[in-house]
Amino acid sequence: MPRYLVTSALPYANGPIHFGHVAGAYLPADVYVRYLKMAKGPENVLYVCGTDEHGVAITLKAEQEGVGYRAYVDRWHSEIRSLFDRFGIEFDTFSGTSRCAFHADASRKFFSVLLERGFVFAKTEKQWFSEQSARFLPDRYLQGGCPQCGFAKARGDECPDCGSWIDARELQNPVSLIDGSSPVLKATKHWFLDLPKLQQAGLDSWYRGNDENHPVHPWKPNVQGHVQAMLRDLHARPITRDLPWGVKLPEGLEGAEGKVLYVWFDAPIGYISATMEWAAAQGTPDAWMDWWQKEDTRLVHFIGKDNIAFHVVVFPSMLLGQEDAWQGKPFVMPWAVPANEFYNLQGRKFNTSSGWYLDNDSFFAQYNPDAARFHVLMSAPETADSEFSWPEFQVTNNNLLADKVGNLASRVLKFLDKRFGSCVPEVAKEPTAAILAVRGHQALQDADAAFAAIAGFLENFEFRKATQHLIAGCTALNQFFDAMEPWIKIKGSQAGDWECCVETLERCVAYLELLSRRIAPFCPTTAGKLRNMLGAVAETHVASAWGEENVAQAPATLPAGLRIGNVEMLFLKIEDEQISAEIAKLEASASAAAE
Ligand code: B3M
Ligand code: ZN
Repeated sequence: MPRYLVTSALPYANGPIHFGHVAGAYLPADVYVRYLKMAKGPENVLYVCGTDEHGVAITLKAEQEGVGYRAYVDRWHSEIRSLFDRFGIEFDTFSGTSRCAFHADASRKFFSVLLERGFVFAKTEKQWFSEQSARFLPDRYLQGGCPQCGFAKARGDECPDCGSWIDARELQNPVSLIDGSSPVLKATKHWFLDLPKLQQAGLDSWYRGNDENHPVHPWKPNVQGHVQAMLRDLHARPITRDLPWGVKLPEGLEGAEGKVLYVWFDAPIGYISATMEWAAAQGTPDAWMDWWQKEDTRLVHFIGKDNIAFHVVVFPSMLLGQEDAWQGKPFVMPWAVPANEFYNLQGRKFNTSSGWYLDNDSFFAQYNPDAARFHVLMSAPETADSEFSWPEFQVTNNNLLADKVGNLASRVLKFLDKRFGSCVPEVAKEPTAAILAVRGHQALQDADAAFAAIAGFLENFEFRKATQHLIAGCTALNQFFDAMEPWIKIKGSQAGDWECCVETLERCVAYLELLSRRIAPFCPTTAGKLRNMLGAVAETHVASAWGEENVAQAPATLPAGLRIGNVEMLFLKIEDEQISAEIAKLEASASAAAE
């Protein structure tokens, strides 16, 4: 049985995260992990994340706000955690690159090994320097014209307009963002990751799926599109910066004073150092190696499309360049990188400063987090950019979750409550043809097929299809209940009616128990509520186990007499007025910000 090491991109501790981030890299991972823990056993799955707490974007903003770096990243670290809590996203460990006690040493070791083995080299070259502030100006401290497209407000590292990576020295008419001065070029020593050399040393072969020891799941088309172009023209990249905050270079290295590792070099090592921290906290400090160095580990990185290059080219290169330097064993390589496209809000990008965002406090005070999870998954940006739209959220909540899922549970269980004293009735021991027809009804077979397909979609990172099949299963069960008309059959006008009614109810309750496990990765709170409603029926299966039912097959007959619990509403409807008020509020916040 392979073990699954799942990561989500480490969010920058540099501002709020929003539904767009959640839809791209966190919620799909949480659902995948919840499913895997049920299907493969929790001991075979580890979900690692934390905040990315270094880099010029952070130092620049902290300086502009006049806050110390430590206090600044601490504040965002807790803010970010609280949004994950609200969404019910549960990590096995959530650390941070400046708070994890293992991080700096692990990052320096990565660097030193690459240097020793000739995959990192030093070079002295000119960089922009502010004479006014007496300091070098790394990438984002600069603004100027994009050498590719001419966009006037390009940053020193990349152009927000055309997306190209920029060599800061080619920026046209650069200006220092900290003091407004025009910088001068001054010589300084930096270290470079020799990507072309690592490409030859194994990156290419791994990426193409030719490395037997490090198999890969088929790449998504968006990953292929991005990476193939990059691999045709790979260059060495600088991995050090002149900054006062970050992971300091190893001691004794000439010319290293005042320099730190580039944030994109140390950040992915955060996945490893967080695992080391987790292992130490468990009292088994070496256990991190079971995850990072055992051949059958499947390392899965959930990210947004803007992080593809770093997870499919840069980090894998860093991993393979470690060779046997860590206890004589190589690191695992990524097995899958399910990168998502962008998730927008009603036709525009999420953007807090331009007022185009969802207020998390107000959202979660009014709406069911499980409905938010389900809707975001149904509209996830898997193959193209997609968006959160208020009217569509209402449709998911009302027409799918309330009408199909919640209503199925309440109509079946209320009927059982009223007509059968809340207990599962005894089905006929020797079924007649009429009863066999109930049991073999096409709608039940449709439900079997739909529920059985969910696992395959989840394992293939197709979350939209997984949610669609969950709903399809519920639709089929509602059709079954409608077609059987147990409320008429119970009056027993014809021979065998009562038995058919009993059979219908027993089947529906058994399927509700199956549903409570199938829905658990998507809507964990709802799954728990449904199991409470099922009372003793829920005890027929372990809640935490997916079960063997990945082949389309009907759940086993329930023993008679099991008593259900109290019936409640799983999903409340959202009124039209609430939706129009939300849209008006969004427009108002955007206009206020524009002024
Ligand atoms: N912090 C970028 C981002 O949040 C970066 C990801 C690091 S993953 C190692 O988009
Ligand atoms: Zn540009």
